[in-house]
Amino acid sequence: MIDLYYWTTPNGHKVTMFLEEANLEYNIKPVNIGKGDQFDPAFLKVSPNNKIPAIVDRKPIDGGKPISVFESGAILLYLGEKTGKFLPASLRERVPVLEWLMWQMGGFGPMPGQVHHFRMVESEIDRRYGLKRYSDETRRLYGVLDRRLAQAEFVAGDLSVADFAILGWAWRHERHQVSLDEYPNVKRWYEALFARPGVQRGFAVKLDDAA
Ligand SMILES: N[C@@H](CCC(=O)N[C@@H](CS)C(=O)NCC(=O)O)C(=O)O
Repeated sequence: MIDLYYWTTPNGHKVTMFLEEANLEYNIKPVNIGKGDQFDPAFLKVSPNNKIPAIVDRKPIDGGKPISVFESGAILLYLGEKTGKFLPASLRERVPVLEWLMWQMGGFGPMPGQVHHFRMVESEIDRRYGLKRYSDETRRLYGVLDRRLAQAEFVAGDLSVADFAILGWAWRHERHQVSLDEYPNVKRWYEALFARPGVQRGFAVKLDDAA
């Protein structure tokens, strides 16, 4: 059994997508980041950066004591290693998965996240500057992804943790003011992934008091 420290956000859904697609049993531990639960000392022991998601695997494959993991990219790699799913065993095939996973973690998440932030800034001068800077970069990243998906069905070979990581953020495209009509290859990939029952279940995980 895996404990998942979770809230209904892009980074949270990356992990529920994997867990549902791989049919793993898990137990949700809600962390209401709107109310400050992420600063609870008990949660900080699992996630010292005070962010969701995090997991505690109570039955690691080595049979030893529970393993806890924070950072969504590290969690996806851990689950891929544990299950042998959505992460190729061969190094040659794994390299593009690592590349696109790191691309997401370093850019396609932090940049649209800044768009979400600057949309809410009251000062018009600050808002305009931030929106221009981060919207331009977000659109550049969508262009990179669109060119990649023009050549490939999924971002890195077969369906992988890299697709889950990127989809978690593409799911918020309206919030970062991007129309998928401008990126037809991303749109095709997005619709194909959302047609999968496991992905749908991953996004359907709801919490009573979450928006
Ligand atoms: N790099 C981290 C980012 C996680 C992250 O930003 N989590 C947000 C929700 S999507 C959060 O917990 N925010 C609470 C806070 O910053 O206090 C990851 O990928 O796991």
